[in-house]
Amino acid sequence: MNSIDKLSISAIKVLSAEAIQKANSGHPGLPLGAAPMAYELFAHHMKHNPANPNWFNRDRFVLSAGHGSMLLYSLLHLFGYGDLSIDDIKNFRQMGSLTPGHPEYGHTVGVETTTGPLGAGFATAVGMAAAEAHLAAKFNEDGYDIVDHYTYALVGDGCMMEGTSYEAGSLAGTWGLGKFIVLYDSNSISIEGGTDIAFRENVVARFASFGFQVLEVEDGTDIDAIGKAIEEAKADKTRPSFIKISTKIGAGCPAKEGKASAHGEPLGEDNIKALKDNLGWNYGAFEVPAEVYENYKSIGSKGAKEETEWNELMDSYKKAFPDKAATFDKYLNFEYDDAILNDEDFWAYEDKPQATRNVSGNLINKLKNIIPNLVGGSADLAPSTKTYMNDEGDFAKEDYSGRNFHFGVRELGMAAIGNGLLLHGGLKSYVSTFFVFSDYLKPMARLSALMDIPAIYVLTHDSIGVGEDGPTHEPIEQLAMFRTLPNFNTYRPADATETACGWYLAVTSKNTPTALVLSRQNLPQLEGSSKDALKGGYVVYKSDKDTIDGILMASGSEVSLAIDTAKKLAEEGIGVNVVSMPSMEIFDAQSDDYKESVLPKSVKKRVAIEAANADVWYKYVGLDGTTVGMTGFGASAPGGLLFEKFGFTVDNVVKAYKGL
Ligand SMILES: Cc1ncc(C[n+]2csc(CCOP(=O)(O)OP(=O)(O)O)c2C)c(N)n1
Ligand SMILES: [Mg+2]
Repeated sequence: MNSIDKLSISAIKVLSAEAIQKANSGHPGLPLGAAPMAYELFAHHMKHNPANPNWFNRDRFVLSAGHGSMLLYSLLHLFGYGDLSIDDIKNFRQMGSLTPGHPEYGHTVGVETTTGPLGAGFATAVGMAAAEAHLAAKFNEDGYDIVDHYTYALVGDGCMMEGTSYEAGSLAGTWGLGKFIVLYDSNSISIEGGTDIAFRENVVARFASFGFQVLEVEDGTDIDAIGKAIEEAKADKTRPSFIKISTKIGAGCPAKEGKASAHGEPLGEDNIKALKDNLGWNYGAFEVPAEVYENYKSIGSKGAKEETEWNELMDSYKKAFPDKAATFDKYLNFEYDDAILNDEDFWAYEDKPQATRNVSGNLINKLKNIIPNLVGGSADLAPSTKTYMNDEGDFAKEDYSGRNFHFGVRELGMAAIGNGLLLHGGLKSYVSTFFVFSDYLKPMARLSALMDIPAIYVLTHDSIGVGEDGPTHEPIEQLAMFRTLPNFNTYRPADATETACGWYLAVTSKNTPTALVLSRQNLPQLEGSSKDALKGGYVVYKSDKDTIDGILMASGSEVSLAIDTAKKLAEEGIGVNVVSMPSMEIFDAQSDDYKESVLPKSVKKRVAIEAANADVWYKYVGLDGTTVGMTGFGASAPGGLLFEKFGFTVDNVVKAYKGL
């Protein structure tokens, strides 16, 4: 190792340790142990241009072990990413700083995805690598590899313990994602101590069995050996690569090296001094010598040159393949809003009772023509969730151009990969499973929301209407779960028109993910449904009376029940409107005037009906109103019978209304 490399690695270590010390909080162990591998990768192997962090053809880097955030911030600062200054490093973990506790996408320049929940970054990176493979298959021509980059994930023991490392790793191997490369910071330490207290498997053998090329570096400080392994990983284009790099947590800090206490607490002033002495680092706090910045700058300028070359390649590609170049541009920049709104066929439907999952299936097969870069799939349930795009092929090792993804029975990995497909850029993705199994993907939906990315979750079999499969398959609390997730739109349509509205909102959303919650069973087409459903809630049935007595409100399959009940009440001279509320979040975002027109404050008699835990509805029915919902689990019986047994009948709703 030459002296400038050594000094540049020391800079990462010291900056990380000092920032954590100043914040009096953070995780120094990983930055100290993994600084050599991260430096070697960023300095000598990765294609990136610090002057343009969003360059499309850059290599992607994901720090899956997000607790080691200071490692990444140090690198980004030293390379001169954006304006991440030394003051930002000093403000690590402080209110409003660009250097939050864990890396946050959209917040700090150069952060490709939010990490912190262990394993999430790894699985999301698989999605990025899949996006690269798909786009390369679609657009590259002989001599014109316009999409051509690697995706790197730096993972720790914790990421490898998490189940999603199995889910997404198995898929990466199955798909043969040759440009996906994992650097495993193997220090055999996690929070509670040595990893052998809970983790004795052979991780390398596991990844070999997934179909990865596996490589091992015995000494995590030997950057030549690390570099050689990375080059071997890059050379194998048919298999993803897994490099186990043995490191010492807290390396370089004599009192902390190899100890679990290095993981998650500041080293302490004395230990920082010892670290600096040990490294031969003779500079003040947060002081970085000019030659180190120079080194990083000169490495970065190579990246700028690579981007210039790529821009030239793009120019000649545009001349040689103008049609493809135009499509590529569409993939990157197309806005679909008007195209969908004005597409009569998109809004047309067969006027007969249909399950909203079936309507959705038809809509997906219309959208695939309007949105050329729509890709998606299901966790082995496409025939049931109706998410297959006909005639668009399957994404597979043999052909990456297919638009249908088969995720196998891996909901969490699927959702992370869905996020990765989106985060990469150039694609619009959806993922799908039964609504009840959204529990298995929720952590990634949470990250979609936190990252402000418009991921789409197609979740079918939305209630006790599932019927015979019984309570294990009947969602109860999932609507409440998603409705309490910030920056997330839950959309449960009542018929074909509302389903089209839901899909329109989902694919045109810019910063908010959407769950489309769809029925297994047929639902009637409602006379009163309309594009007003784009507002989240609207009056779907109006009483004849000028002054109404009450309001019934519902979503999805219960809207028709609400309408039938309103008609029954009308026979007795009671005038109630019915509000269809496919999306509370979207309704809540409407103007006060609009909301008052739908739910006039003067009308106190209100009943909400939903075949789920209905507590969330109290914000609309108030203290004077009531709900007809599920208070326990469902049961195994024909769906129609279950609706009766659990009180979703005209008689019972009439009773609830009259009880007010
Ligand atoms: C899903 C999830 N569970 C738990 C945690 C809390 N946590 C943060 S780091 C960590 C241990 C990680 O060990 P390792 O990856 O080996 O990191 P190292 O200690 O080597 O830095 C845990 C349990 C988390 N961030 N995410
Ligand atoms: Mg560890």
